[in-house]
Amino acid sequence: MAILKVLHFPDPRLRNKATIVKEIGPDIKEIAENMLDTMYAENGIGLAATQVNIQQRIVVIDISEEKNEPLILINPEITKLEGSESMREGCLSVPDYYDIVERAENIEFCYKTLDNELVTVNADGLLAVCVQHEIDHLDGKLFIDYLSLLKRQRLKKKIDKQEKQQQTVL
Ligand code: GNR
Ligand code: NI
Repeated sequence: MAILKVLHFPDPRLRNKATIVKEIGPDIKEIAENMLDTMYAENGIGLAATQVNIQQRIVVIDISEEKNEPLILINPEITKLEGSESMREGCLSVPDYYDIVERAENIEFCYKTLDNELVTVNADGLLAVCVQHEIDHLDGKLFIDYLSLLKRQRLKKKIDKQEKQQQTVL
């Protein structure tokens, strides 16, 4: 069990594009376990490998109330997008910031399990939002990229200020 360090915006490594997992071996299983540990430790409902500086297409999700329904997605892909829905999102890589994002309401996605089985799932609601949010991470995209320029500028100002304050404390 290991808790990994989650990168925070504006770390440029969050912009890396993750590569396809070629072979699901013990190393991938260990990464997925550590990602689950990290997601639970940080009280997230999802985590993409990019957020812990691993450039491979691995996502973990658990949207259950009891935090006992872990999903591990290897090479996840969205195969259908339908409708639209707005939800308030947050991100472990953008602490203390929440905002409404519009995404597809119904999706179909497929992925490989750790046992190398190909699974196809239909989703709506929180799972659909979370899968879209996590696959965006694997492509170097953050939910704040969807916000207006004004909102992004305000957020950047806030983060620059925090960073300056941090430097005077250290
Ligand atoms: O914990 C998380 N909550 C969340 C809420 C609404 C929409 C998306 C998310 S994902 C986020 C964890 C995270 O940053 N995953 O990349
Ligand atoms: Ni996120």
